[in-house]
Amino acid sequence: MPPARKSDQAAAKAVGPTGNSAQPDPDYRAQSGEYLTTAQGVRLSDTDHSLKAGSRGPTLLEDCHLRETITHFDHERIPERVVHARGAAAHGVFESYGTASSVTKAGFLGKRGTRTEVFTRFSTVLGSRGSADTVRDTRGFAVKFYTAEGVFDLVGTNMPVFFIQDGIKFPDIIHAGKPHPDREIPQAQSAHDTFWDFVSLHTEATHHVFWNMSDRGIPRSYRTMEGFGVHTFRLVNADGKTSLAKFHWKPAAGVHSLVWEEAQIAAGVDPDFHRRDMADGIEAGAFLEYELGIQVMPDDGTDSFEGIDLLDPTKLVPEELVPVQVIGKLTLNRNPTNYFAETEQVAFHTGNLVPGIEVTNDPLMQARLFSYLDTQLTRLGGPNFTQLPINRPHCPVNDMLRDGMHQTAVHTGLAPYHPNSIDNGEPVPAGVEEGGYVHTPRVIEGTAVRAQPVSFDDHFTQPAMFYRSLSPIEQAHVVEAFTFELGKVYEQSIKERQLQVLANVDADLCRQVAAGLGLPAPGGEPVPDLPLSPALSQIVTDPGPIDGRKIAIIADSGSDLAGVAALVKAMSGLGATALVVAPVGGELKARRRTVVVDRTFATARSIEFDAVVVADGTTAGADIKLVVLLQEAFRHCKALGAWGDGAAVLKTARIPAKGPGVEVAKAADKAFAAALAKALGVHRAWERAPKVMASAVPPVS
Ligand code: HDE
Repeated sequence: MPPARKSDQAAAKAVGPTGNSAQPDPDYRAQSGEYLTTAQGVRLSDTDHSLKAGSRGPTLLEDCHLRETITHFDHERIPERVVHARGAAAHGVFESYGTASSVTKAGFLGKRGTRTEVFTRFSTVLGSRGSADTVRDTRGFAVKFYTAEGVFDLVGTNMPVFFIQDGIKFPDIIHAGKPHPDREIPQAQSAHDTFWDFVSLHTEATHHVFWNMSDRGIPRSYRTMEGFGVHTFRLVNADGKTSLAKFHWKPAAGVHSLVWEEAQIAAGVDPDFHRRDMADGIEAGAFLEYELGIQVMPDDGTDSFEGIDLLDPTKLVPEELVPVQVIGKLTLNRNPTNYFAETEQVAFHTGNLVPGIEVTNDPLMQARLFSYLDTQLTRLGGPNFTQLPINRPHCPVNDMLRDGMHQTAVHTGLAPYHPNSIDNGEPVPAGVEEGGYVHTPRVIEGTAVRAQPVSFDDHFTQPAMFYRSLSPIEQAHVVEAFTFELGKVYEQSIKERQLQVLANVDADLCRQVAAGLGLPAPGGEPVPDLPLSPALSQIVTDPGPIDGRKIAIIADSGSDLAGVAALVKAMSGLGATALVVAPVGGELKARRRTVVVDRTFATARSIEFDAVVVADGTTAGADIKLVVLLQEAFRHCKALGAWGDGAAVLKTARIPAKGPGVEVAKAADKAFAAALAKALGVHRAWERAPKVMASAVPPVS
């Protein structure tokens, strides 16, 4: 209970921010009333003309409505996030499997079936708020758990390692990655001189750079990304026993990426590619699902495991060494109502921890504990950002923080200090038994030095393990990415220095990149053979689920519309969406059947679809836009198909009717839908790659 109010004290009536007084719970989202009003609630008779001295006269200072409108507009923007400015988010729920209770007492990870509301924001790191989604970059994967014990934020990324080992280098790596300060180019890209200048000199970035240059740097969608807490956390169970743990998110849809050409086309054709995919999927009922997992290591005082320094955020622990145990499931199932109020104003903080989860001495993590609170003061305009609806905890809050900009609470009582007698000594601290957050005592001793342990010095072994654990096609993508990025660098000395870094990781990789750049491959001391980690490869051979995937069905007025309708239904039954693509918009009609056209040849581009199928009876095959669409899909190793004489359209685009990932059938029947789902379930027909890779000869002779 809050301290009692004195009999002479009152507070403003409880209403929502727009005067809504629905009781007991005014909807903070809702506007109220049917009439247009000023911010003060005065009804307006005209909002199309400013108040002037005569219809051709000057505007009067007296026009408060004009001034209110313009003044508010002038201040609509807040500073964008200095990093991770570009993002999209969704609400959802986390359900505990009950399997972590032996290692942590965190309530939301406790009893099987415990449900916790969450808000998850995905982002890129380097770009501004309006930049493209599909650029090559690390993706933020930040989850806010509104637990019964307070807010827990897991502010991670889609890569398990980071660029730097010490937080003090964060401004350096970000300044190097951001656009050049003179011309402010290039936007949201690492393919430029300052980035490669820094990472080639500061070689602890190498492991993360390898992840960036791999397919992980260009995810297909948020639903097909893994997530990682990166740092090692300390978990505490109900008996006070501690363990060290790394958090993982495993996507139900599998891990899947774009190919580079697709990512580049998407950046222009649909800069909102990832946020659209997530929002459309949720709206269609294809929710995003991930399992939360932990790798648990003993807390034996060494902060290391099998020679891996667990305080070094540039190192991962191979899953073959410590398997990931799944402990719960995240489902993102609701889109935000308002981008600004929720996605833009959400404030994550690595220091938002709940009993049972603590930090370690990882020097990157330690700096983050300062940064996230600090940044909100500028970004959200003061210390009361926790009162914004999206940031409010979903449990009782009784702090002694008072006043400040934008204070929206009306605090009662006289004693926001402790100890006090005036407010009955309340609020009272909680011990462990009452769920209080008590830091597990840990011994800290040492000499104050600006130094790092020797175990942080090996920058090349794990990049070599990562690269060599990839399949040949993934390795080829890494080679292409390095060759592209370094090919965009102007300074030859930077290219040469980065080649030297590669030479110290893997000689074969270095040789291939050097050949692409037209430079000699330097000699180095490449990492010798070492145990690999197959879990690092994302290629699958067993088909996975296809929820949220998109199939284009090419059709025109002569097509087998019954077959089109049957395929749309079959795909929808599998959680995927089939969209009808025709020469022009409107409807296709044949006999008594009508099919609505979803995209036209002018509005469709291959990057939107995971598979393209041509309907029987379609004759529009010579349209160049369709040929481009089919050839791009072919070149990007996507599933293609046709039924009936739709195969002739594939032929017009010079796509062979047989071969990996090409399904040709007589009818759009169940077997055809199943074959298509299978091809979609393995993501791409990589067997086709050697023929169609961007660096090779044109597709099919
Ligand atoms: Fe962040 N980071 N970071 N970071 N970070 C921010 O906080 C920072 C780091 C990550 O969707 C900022 O509210 C420092 C690692 C994500 O809102 C800022 C250091 C990892 C997000 C900040 C790091 C991350 C942020 C910008 C080095 C992966 C987006 C706006 C010590 C494990 C959260 C904000 C969202 C955001 C600082 C390192 C991930 C400035 C100083 C390592 C996903 O506080």
